[in-house]
Amino acid sequence: MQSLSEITSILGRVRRVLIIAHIVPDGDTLGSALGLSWALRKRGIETHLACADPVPSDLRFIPGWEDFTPRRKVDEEAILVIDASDLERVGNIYAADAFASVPVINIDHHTTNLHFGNVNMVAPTAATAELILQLITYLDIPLDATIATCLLTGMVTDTHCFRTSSITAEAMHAVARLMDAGASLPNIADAVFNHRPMALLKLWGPTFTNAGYADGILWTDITQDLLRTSGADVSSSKGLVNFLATLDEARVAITFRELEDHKIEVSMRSRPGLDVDTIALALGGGGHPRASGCILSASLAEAHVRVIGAIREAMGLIYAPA
Ligand SMILES: [Mn+2]
Repeated sequence: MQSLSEITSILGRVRRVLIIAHIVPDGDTLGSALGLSWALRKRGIETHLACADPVPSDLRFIPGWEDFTPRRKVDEEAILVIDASDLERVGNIYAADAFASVPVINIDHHTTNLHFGNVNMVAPTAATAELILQLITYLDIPLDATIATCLLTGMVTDTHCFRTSSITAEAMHAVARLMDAGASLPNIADAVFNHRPMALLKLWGPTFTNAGYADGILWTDITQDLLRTSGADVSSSKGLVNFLATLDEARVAITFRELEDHKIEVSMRSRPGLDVDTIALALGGGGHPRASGCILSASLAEAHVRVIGAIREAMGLIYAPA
């Protein structure tokens, strides 16, 4: 990959870099950013980690998670954007002048990536963490247990513990290397999948009862009201769409999560034969063929019409309001 030598040459002449994880951060963006940060520090490069949103409580086991701040540091000499398909995903860390004055390195595995960087290391791997491992290997920085734990967390979370269609033999070789370097797969899998707050029952219950279904499309809403009354935090809503997508009748599962300020976060999961990444891209979002999302400025009712309408169109159905 040509981007590897270009990134190496940039990193060879900088002392301070900004590494950015995307908004509504997941284990891949956080683990990839941290794994890279720990590795670059071994090279004597000062790293500053930024994420516009807080680290979710269930991911506060990744080594170094406390280092993320919701602000840019002003003196960086390069900016690395991790696991983000477009600059919207940078959130309010984005600043036009800063991004125009230093090299921007875009490292991502989403099929919808817009190649917004001066250098773009973009390939459809199972996780961005796999690309970070390639980069660290190319830079000849030795792995250690801390770096390996960060990167394996990215791989475990983005693949739901190696169950997605994105998994390849190459990805599993990467996993073996990370385990050889000291990362514990059982500990990471336990931390990610076996700890859910009780409040999740109060959050998920009504979303099951109120779910809508028509023609293979299954959807439900996570309202602000429900988040408040259930006492659940945002991370409790994360596994919901994946669960809905396992129901036999669902060709597509969608969750509509109400954010503050008249915005709706849409998450989509589909079965083979229907790609949701192009639908998400058309709605201003992005992702992977089977797992994508977007944020719409809309009411819940408007978001239903736009998203379900686009999916029905992609399925060759004519939209009739539910
Ligand atoms: Mn990812």
